[in-house]
Amino acid sequence: MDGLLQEDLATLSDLDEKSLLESLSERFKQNQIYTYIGDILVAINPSKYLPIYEKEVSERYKCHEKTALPPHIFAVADRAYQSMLGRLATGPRNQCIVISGESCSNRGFCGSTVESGAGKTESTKLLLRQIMELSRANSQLEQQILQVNPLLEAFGNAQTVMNNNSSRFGKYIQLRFHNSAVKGAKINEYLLEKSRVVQQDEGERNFHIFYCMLAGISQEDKEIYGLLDPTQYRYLNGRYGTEDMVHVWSEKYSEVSNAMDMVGFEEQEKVAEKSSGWLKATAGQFGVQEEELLRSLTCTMSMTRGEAIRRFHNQQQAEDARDSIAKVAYGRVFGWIVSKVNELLAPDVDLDVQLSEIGILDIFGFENFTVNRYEQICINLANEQLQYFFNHHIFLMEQKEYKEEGIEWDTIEFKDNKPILDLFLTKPFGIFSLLDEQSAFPQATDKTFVDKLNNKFKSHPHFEVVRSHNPLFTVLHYAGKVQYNGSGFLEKNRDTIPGSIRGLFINSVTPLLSVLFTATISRTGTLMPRKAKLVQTADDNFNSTRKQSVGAQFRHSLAVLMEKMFAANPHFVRCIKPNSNKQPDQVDSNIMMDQLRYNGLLETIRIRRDGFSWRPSFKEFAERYSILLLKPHLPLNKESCMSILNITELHGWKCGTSRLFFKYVHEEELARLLDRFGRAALVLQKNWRAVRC
Ligand code: AOV
Ligand code: MG
Repeated sequence: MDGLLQEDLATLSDLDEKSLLESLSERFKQNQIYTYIGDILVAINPSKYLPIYEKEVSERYKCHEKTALPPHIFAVADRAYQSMLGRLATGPRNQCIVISGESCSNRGFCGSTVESGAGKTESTKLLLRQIMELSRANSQLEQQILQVNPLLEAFGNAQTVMNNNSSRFGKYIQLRFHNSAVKGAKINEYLLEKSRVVQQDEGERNFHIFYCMLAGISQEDKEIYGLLDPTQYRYLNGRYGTEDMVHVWSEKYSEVSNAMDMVGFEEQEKVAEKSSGWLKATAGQFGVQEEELLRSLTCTMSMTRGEAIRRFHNQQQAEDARDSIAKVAYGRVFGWIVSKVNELLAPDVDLDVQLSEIGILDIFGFENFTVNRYEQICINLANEQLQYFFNHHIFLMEQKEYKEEGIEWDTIEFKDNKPILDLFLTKPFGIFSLLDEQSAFPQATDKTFVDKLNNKFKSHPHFEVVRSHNPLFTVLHYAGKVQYNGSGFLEKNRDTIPGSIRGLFINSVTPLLSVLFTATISRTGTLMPRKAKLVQTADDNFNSTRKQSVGAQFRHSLAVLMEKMFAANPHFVRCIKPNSNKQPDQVDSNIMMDQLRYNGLLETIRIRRDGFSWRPSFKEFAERYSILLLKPHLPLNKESCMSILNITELHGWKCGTSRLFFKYVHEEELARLLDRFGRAALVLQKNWRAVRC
């Protein structure tokens, strides 16, 4: 077939779904896992080691011409880095790399079993590594930044049925540069799946760190911390692992300890004394009184007509209190780790210095399990948001500009997921607003919430009512139909910390815990002590903390993220998994086709082939390329642009009313031309500017 091994699918003249699938599959069989669609990188997970990330490969992709080397994730790193330095085209200096792809689902949309991650997190690590290489960071900072990933993965990733190292939180890593050198980094984390601490579905595990700790910690420390045999823990489902797994975890534990040292965490004094018995050991670890811990597990206090009433928990309530303590403590510790990393990696530069940024987004991919809960609806909302960001950049903005600027164009239809986003986010009647409304209403239940949804959205094209005694409902996402089980939605959305538990921790003598419960996370991502409130008050015992719902916080952080990304120059990596069982060298056509379809890859190829992805204004273009004419004082208008373009021999560009329209290849051709003029020309340009000013 013509162009079967084409490195850039946007150069193919004739392409349909079938030939797209064949092209990608054929390349994959030859271990060519990367393919371009213009400036977008498609990456297919090989699920095996490939010798394509070695030092010499990394060297070759530094400051290279895109067409000179095969498609590669390192090329994306290079492009983002060169764009940040302003060496490629015009546009914002801040860059963001958006990595998307299905996470995993054990019920693929074609009804098959899909089990593996698409490769987002691995891509993120490769990008980070290559950008560090490019920026020739000072070695200590570079090492610190590179160690952040293993550290966060230990606490935030877990084995799931689909991916042995599944990300159970989302992250946006911002690398900050001054000129070409990295000066620091900042992590934003999104929605850690705290419920995993206390419960895991069949075939899944708790967060890696628990297994690593139990495998790697010394016998002496085990005794000090009162740690039991791993099979004794309900939170590990009584399951541990085989000898070789224990060996791997033990090694991982040393790695994580080293990463913590390297990033700059300092050893805390051990406050715990040798302790036995679960209550004593737990109270010792939390730095709280045994009786207080027991009280918060076994009863609640409430005020009725000025009198304190103690009500004892039944077994279920006591178990819920135990789980609340575990979830809240783990969530806070994770937040603390991230804020500490941010503190340690904050750029040590003058505030007046303008820093540029490369952000890398690696979130949990789209999920569709047998039972989909509150976590899945949040994760899938984030993926809808990302798909919208992609559509907006690739289809909406571009085609809108053709219209406005009078460029002749046959509109390319794409699946716009805005109606689905609206279904979730519209105020006051989107799914999340209704959830917040019900969460604030004490008599509401998960069932009344789903009844409200059914009532409101029964004829919405992206919603389906499920006839069942259980609180079920279905959403038709861009990536397929997902049935949600509303049980637990209200409680998880409220995420209230019972007052007694908050009070318990505020009075903890373990500095980490008391600080966590008296501090807030500042806008810069570091922990700020709240107004000193180290003494437990009556209110702490009686009232639950009122705060924004989890959904509202998540929507807010997504909105902030989107704002940041919309203001940056985006680079897209679309990860695809080729089969359902983490197998190398295996392509399941149905699974691949599903992903190609809902990612809109065929439409993307069309718009990259026929469209104009780079659209500088006359002013931007003339300012940057006037140097090619060697004429000072060129006015920054259309005529100057035409004179410049006349000497370039570029073909296929178009001229609008206020801007020029270029194919993605033109950007590189012009960069090459500029290069030829070399340093001398740049010096000249500087002088001209000086003369102009
Ligand atoms: P994900 O991030 O997309 O899933 P991962 O990046 O964790 O997926 O990849 C899953 C597994 O696939 C990894 O643990 C590797 O074993 C393998 N893999 C991925 N990319 C490569 C590569 N380039 N070379 C070799 N092996 C690879 V999720 O976080 O579950 O949404 O939630
Ligand atoms: Mg991941």
